[in-house]
Amino acid sequence: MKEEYSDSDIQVLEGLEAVRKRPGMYIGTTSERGLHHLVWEIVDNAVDESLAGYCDDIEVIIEKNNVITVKDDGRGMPTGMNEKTGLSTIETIFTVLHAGGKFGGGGYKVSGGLHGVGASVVNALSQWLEVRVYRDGHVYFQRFENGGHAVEPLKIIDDCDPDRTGTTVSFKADPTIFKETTVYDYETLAHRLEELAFLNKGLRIVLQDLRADEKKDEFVYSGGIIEFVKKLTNGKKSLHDNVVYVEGQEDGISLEVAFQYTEDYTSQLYSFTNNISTYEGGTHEDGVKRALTRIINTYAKNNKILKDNDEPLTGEDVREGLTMIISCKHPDPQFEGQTKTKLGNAEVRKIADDVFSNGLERFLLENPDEARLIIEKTMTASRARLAAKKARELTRRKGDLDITNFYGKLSDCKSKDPEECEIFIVEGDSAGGSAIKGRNSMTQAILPLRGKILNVEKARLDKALNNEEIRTIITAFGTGIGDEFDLSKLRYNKIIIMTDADVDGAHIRVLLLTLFYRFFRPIVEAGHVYAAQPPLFCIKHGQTIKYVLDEKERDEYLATLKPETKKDILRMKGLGEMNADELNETTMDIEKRVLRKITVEDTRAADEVFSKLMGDEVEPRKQFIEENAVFVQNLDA
Ligand code: TTJ
Repeated sequence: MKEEYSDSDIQVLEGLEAVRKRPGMYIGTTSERGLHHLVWEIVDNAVDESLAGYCDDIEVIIEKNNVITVKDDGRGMPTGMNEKTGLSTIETIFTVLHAGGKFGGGGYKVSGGLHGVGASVVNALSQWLEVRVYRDGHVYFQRFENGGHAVEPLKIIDDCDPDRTGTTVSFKADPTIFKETTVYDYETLAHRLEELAFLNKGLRIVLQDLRADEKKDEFVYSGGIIEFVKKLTNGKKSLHDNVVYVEGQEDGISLEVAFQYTEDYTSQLYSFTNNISTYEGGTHEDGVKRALTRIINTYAKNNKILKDNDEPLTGEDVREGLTMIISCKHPDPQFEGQTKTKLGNAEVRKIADDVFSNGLERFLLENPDEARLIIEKTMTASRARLAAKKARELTRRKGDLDITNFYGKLSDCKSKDPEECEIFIVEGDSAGGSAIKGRNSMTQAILPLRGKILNVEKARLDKALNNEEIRTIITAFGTGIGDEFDLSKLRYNKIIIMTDADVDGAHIRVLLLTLFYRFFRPIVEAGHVYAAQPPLFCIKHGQTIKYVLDEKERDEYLATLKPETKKDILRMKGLGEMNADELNETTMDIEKRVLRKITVEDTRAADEVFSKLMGDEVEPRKQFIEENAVFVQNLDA
């Protein structure tokens, strides 16, 4: 027992007192967030031991009275003395500020958190804290009270199996510091612990809640960040089955990247350094992003998908629909930025670029099918971006979208309530005329198309946006396109494509679907697009005329007639063959018509047909034409 305080004791207590006076300086805040920060400071020590390769099991227990216990199966903290302080290494770590793993001589290669300096901060802000170390067949123990005061020096309290090693720390946050709350939130802890398990493949982390309603979760991911990406893309439509994974190291700095593209338009990119989230990005993120843009552009050019005159794909283009995790492990990370969550080490930029570009290049070469899907997705993003730019320029140019010209083409409905409004896009002026006469002018708008509309797959965007038909459609829908697209501005609840039931009609339908797929996909996804189903046959017998949808309906109807009345059946050639009343009766009247809802699958199928027919790849086009010779004969795109 010591009789009086030594100089070092006084220094120690002054240090811990400083933490209690200004806890914000050390843990940010004393709110609920600061409270949870205590757990991370302790858990980080155990994760560091796992990063060093000596621990694969961590348990976090929320005890009944909101005491936190963290256990690991590492080597156990060193139990010897520290020469500088004259205290045991353990007491030093828990009572001297800035005495972390390095102080203790552990010499970790990489470290998370505050390099393990957090233990003394947690101790200073706790009502009490206990540490148990299992090592060399002994259980070492020390208890601290009232903000970090050692009750007595480190001592052996028990023996244990000599094979058992590890460290267990329990602490109770001081309610006089954490005035808002000392109650832990299970989900907050679970979320971060799962993240740590993703970032450290193979590390098993168990979270247990022993309070009122007991809970337990076990996080262990042998696939690491691959499984992290899978979790983030779960429930979305992915563009390729397998998550792409790239790893490598240079100069003691390691980098792991996992990514997957989905059909989404947004991207989710999360980066970490030494398990710490780098919200503000930094050099690791820069290097990977730069490599992604460059390699995809090169691949697209080399494979003649991107032409010499085409605008290069931008970073935004290649990240559309991308979910990516970047994890960097660095022996001496420099955190910068507003919230110290931006990696500053300049050398990492090139290392990240090298490692990722090598891996990505290899993936693209080895997986041409996936590569094509990804390149096509980025090309679409690029087109949409350019279209939006063009559209903005067009709408800015005064009088460009001449309103009289516009309303001259569109016969709008009287109602302005999108809920009840529908627009018929009709093939041909004559059918358009009948539709205008036969419609319910309150809720039904008619837009006649003159001939075939432009193939937006093939035409350059400026051409597409200068195309009158397409501009009329854009203006009529009201949503805008590209990054200015706003579904809530859609002026019609139903967009109905009304074309003849023949090859030309089918072709126009494909052109429109391609336009929708490229410019207005959310409209299709939200189920606003329909195809009208005009009758295929007209059966006249005596004075009666009957229109039927298809062969099946025709035969069923014919079966009800006497044989002698079956006078020639007419196969309908076009909508124009019907007068306004007939068109209304058969195809437009809400009560009697049949509509087919167009799904994204339909538009995608149309898109594929198009890519095959109009795209630049010769083989699939030849094959498609051979397989569909009859159909194609009538196409004249
Ligand atoms: C240091 O170098 C020698 C071998 O042990 C190293 C060490 O300190 N390992 C270690 C510390 N494992 N686990 C910890 C630890 C665990 C918890 C839960 C809390 C703290 C403060 C440290």
